[in-house]
Amino acid sequence: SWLWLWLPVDPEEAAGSLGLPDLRPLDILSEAVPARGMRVFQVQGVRGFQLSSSRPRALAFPASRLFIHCDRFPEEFSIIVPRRALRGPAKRNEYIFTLMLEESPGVLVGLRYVTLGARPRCSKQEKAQFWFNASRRGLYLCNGSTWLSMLEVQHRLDYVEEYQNLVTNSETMGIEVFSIPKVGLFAAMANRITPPGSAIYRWTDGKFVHYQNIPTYQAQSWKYFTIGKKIFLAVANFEQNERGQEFSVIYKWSRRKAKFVTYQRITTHSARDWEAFVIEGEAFLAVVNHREGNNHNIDSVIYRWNPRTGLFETNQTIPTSGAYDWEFFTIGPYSFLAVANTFNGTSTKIYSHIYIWLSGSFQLFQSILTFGAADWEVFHIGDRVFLAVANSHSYDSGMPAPSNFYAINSSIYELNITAQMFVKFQDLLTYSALDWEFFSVGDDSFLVVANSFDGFTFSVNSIIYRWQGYEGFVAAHHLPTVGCRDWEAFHTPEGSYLFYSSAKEPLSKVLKLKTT
Ligand SMILES: [Ca+2]
Ligand SMILES: [Ca+2]
Ligand SMILES: [Ca+2]
Repeated sequence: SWLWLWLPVDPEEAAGSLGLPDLRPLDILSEAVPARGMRVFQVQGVRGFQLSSSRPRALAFPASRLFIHCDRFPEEFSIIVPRRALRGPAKRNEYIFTLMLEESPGVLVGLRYVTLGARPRCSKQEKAQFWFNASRRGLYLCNGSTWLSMLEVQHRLDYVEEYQNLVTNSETMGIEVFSIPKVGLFAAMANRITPPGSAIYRWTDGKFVHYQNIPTYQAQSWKYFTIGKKIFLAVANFEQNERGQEFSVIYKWSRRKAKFVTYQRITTHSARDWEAFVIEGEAFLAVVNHREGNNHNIDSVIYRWNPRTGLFETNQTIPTSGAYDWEFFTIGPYSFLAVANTFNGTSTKIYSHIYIWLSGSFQLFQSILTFGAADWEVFHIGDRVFLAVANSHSYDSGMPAPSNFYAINSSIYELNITAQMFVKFQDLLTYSALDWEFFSVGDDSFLVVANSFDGFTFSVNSIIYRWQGYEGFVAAHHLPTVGCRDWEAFHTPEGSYLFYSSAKEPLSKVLKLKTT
């Protein structure tokens, strides 16, 4: 039997243009052709080599001709084929070489050359083919349906650049970026004033473009989640509507209308945040109730999805104090839910709690002293688990006032597996911090904080911290922000971005991460 190796070499292009970088240019053809067991064919400008598999060693040649100063030649090695187009535009899609069985159209191994443009098709036909993405410097393998990354150059964060100034309906609290499969990337903004309420934007031609308004009542945050094929978006309303009713709303994506439509209303009390999660195959939704009238010590509620009725039903209530944020996370088989407690009526120096799911309900796992906690952010670096709290305000009616209520430490805790608890890892000075967002670029990890107020002005720098191992997080970039409320990191095929909202002006900003 025979194997065919097709090399689309232009006969006028010297065969010597096939060579090895940083090594003596080698004419592989002249090394190989004289060997027995191979024949050369030429069909319409494409040269084919017919290799005899009955004599596989017939094509061998001494390695010393290739690696002239190498004493020990590696057992396995790759041949890299740099290909130089000498003239004319290259074809958009061609094989540099293919290996196929005689009389069979199927490609056994192929090195394909695809010029700039959209990513090539990856279907059953392309299975086992490689694609080298020159712009991202990545090598991908088609598994029959998607391109798997085999090798990607690790990018490093260089700096950020202003990318889009988004004028919003009104001041914005939380931002939720999400993508609806086969529809696109969206951002839901929790805007203060009704009408017009909050806006949803769609990423169109590389920018967020207004898509849909939804009436909300001093919206604080949005949460996107799915249950099976159903797509939902829940808003936390802080205020009553025009008729004095107070509720938060779950919206469902209507494929027919291509819009979010009202699905379920849930009575809430100055709701700040929703968290969605799944435990043992069951879907849950938790709301933080901030206060009822002047009373901050009220219950926050965890709802469970009832597949029979298709509605969320109360599953558990948890006493909270001016709660601001829920954060769900899992560690191994265990599920956790952390609440950020802000104020109990007299003090912001109060405990925020971490709960663990045990035999059907959340039970107290650990309490951590916080100062007007506004956000918990869980993240992983390697196999280490961290939990960062954003402390916004240090106030205690029974204590003398500090020199500054807002310039205080926010803290990062690390899970100590042996002690089965979170232990303080690092303090970082923040200015009424309202949010932490973790993101990574290549192998590097970052945290960005939303600093909102320093006691004098809302124009304060928010800061990107870079993980530096033993040193912990070190300030790397200062970003001028105004009343910064929320950070979101997101990615598109064109790059990575940070998005932040302002609770003090109707202007949110998208920053593009520059990488090298
Ligand atoms: Ca949350
Ligand atoms: Ca956060
Ligand atoms: Ca955030």
